[in-house]
Amino acid sequence: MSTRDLPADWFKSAVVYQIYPRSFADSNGDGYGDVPGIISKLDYLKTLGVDVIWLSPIYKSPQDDNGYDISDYQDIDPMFGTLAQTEQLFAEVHARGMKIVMDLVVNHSSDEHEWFVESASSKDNPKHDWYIWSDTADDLYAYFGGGAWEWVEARQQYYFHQFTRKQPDLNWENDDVRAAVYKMMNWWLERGVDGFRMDVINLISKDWSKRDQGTWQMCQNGPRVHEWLQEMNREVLRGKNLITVGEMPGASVELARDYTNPERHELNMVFTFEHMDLDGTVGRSKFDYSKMHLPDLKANLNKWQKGLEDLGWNSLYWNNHDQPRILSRWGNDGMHRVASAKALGTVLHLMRGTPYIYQGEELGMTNAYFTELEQYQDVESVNWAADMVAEGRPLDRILDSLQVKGRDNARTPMLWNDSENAGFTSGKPWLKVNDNYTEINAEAALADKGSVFWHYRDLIELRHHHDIVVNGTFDLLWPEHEHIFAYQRKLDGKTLTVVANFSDHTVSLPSNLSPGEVVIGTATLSGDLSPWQSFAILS
Ligand code: TEU
Repeated sequence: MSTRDLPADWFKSAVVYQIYPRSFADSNGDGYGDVPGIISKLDYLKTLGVDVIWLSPIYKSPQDDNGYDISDYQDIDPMFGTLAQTEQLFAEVHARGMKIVMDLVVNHSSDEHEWFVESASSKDNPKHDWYIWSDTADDLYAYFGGGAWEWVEARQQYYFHQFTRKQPDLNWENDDVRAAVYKMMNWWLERGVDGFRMDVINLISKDWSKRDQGTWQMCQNGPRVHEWLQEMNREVLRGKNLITVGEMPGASVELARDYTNPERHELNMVFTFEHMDLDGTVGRSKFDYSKMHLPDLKANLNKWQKGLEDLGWNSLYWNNHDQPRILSRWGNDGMHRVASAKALGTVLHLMRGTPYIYQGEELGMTNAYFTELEQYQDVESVNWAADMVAEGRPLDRILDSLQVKGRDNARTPMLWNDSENAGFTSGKPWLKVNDNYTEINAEAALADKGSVFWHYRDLIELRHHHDIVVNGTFDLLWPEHEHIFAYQRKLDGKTLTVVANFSDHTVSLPSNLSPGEVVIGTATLSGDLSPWQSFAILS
């Protein structure tokens, strides 16, 4: 079924599954996941019950930032397969009644994209203005280390990049750039794609009057971003009932309302970052982490739930390829692994918004706990560690930060079974497989009705079958409680009460709960909750 035949707000009752292709399933033994590998696992995803699959980038890329540096938007990197195999993947996804979302990375391209090669070749070539060039470099910084300006001999000029030096920012002010992006998007839609996840899409419009305030202030939510999203909507998206999500670091509730207000014709939903930053340290690198305080998390999620209640839409996520594993982060990845995975899943999936599951989350996968710097591959971690070594920070402190916050924690290979390399590859995996694969893997989870997998399947079913999960109002219970995360959803005279003990201890319920149908978990109406106990009651 094409998305055109679905109700306009179908994305509200959908659950998205994110695949990080290089770590999902390897069909040819080269140690990297690939498109045929994904095809071989579609029945697994169908069993889980997800509606939409989002693929992190598989386009041609030098892989400086694992594919978020694209050198050809209309071809597939050979490490992942071919365009024909990708079209087959789309068909296989559709044949199973699911949808497919591609990652759209157009704030920047690779420096090896022909657009950039041409732009860098001389000041008077036809694409001379497709990137951001300057005769001088100031002290603007790049997010993954170093400065934001890079010298090009042939032009005798610097180009601007927010991320690595191999990710030059495209010049969205140029009409031809925007037209080329829209054309490329339409080309993918013609091939059957059902929507886009737009990488850092709120960083495309730069406000040079703010350059004194730094790269971040200058680039986030800039003056023309709404205009361009509306233009993209007209040129590409409108009338097709697609699913569109903008990854938006720095978007406030107020901005998110604008980005997702249906009458403004921009995007369906945003990915916000505020809740993910609660264990950081203000003004410092994310690697200088702090402890997350549960009332702060609840207050933040409540603000977003309330702020978008009457208008707009949000995504719900704990994990993606940029974040450490939630169990190791805010759950308990030891003796309460399964219970805490279920508790985290329950509170997330029964809120208002579109839930995203990141590969392996449904198995309760944990952080990698690498013990050597050399085991890390991610450019952000590698660059940060090098800077810290240069500053003289002790190695054990650097490793500790990477174990807690490094992106490679999410990127270790998917755990399929208890055979060598967890069934991910017959070769040498590009990133070390987590040692706990004999216990945590998809085969074991499928065979165990008490597993995290089946709990996630039940949560997805609840969203599909209960309108209250999709459209109910949201009210936090006991906001100041240090250990209990609880809330109520209400719709048409019904109440869904969701309760979870976010601690390793037994905790007393602050007041009695009304009886009703227990739709997930094992309910306690009064008295004590066991560690990480979670449930929902419909009354
Ligand atoms: O991430 C955007 C982003 O804001 C990251 O800088 C994120 O905050 C960081 O990874 C957290 O440490 C997107 C992609 O999801 C990420 O994988 C890319 O590296 C980045 O854009 C550049 O394309």
